Amino acid sequence: MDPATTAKKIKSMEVRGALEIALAAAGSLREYAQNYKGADFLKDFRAQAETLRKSRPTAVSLPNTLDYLLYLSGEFPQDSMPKLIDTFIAKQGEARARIAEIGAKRVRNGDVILTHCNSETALEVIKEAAKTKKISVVCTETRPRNQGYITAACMAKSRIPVTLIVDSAVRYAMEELDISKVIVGADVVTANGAVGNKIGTSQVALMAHEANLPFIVTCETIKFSPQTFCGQMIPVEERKHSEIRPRMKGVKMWNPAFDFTPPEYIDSIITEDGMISPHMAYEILKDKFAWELCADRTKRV
Ligand code: RI2
Repeated sequence: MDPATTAKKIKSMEVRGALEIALAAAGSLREYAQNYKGADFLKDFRAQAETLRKSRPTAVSLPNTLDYLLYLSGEFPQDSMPKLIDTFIAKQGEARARIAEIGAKRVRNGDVILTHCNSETALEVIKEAAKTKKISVVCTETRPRNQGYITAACMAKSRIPVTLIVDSAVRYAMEELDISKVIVGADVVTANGAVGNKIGTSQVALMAHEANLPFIVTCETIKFSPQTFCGQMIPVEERKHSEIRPRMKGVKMWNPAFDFTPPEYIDSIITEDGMISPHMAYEILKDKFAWELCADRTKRV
């Protein structure tokens, strides 16, 4: 799929999920590099990347991927780009598999796991754990787009016992359904260890904290934000009010798609490099994004 069509599908959420949108963007740039016959590859490749960058603002896996591919395009010739992008995509798949392996060890036999929204990474952990342990899952609907239905269907397909609840039943479910831990995904981790994820995640984390339940985040390191180290704020996507309900006379509607969970409420973040405390986010940034920290994008390529 070409970058412009991919950008449209990301915007409409036909392609969604923090890692998925980054991989779809990378795949489309791979195709673009492979088929490019124009005169100025660097300029045109950058323009395509910028179209993709504008598609969704919050999940930092997307700009991190684009910045990395732009960096590669400045260092290596056009004909080596498809192979380099293939390597990048394969590495992300390996990262997710490694997170599943590490995360599954944190799941005990008999666990009742609450999850919010639909995170492929969190679900991989749960599916890996279910291979050897008897567990069940409680998932929220995740209003307004109800991505929890995708989670519920995925669990049922994997033959993992699953219960769907409305978002406002979370605290009561923690007691009544004997929830033993929370596992969610992430769209972004900031330099101070806060985790941006689907709207409602911070409420779930606050309740887990109050109920003394571990709140575990599963997150590839491509979702850590180097720009936040330099003070940049993460733009939070605001979606159409019509996702909430049709307009009501005299009523304003506000529909932010993400919120931020402070590190105090997070037990651990499971990355492909291991399970870390959220306070170690800076170490990940230093290790993985040395080429990116405070870099001036216009000078790099
Ligand atoms: P994976 C999703 O965003 C959810 O917030 C989910 O937790 C996060 O991306 C991570 O997803 P959206 O695209 O990368 O539904 O773990 O807005 O699949």
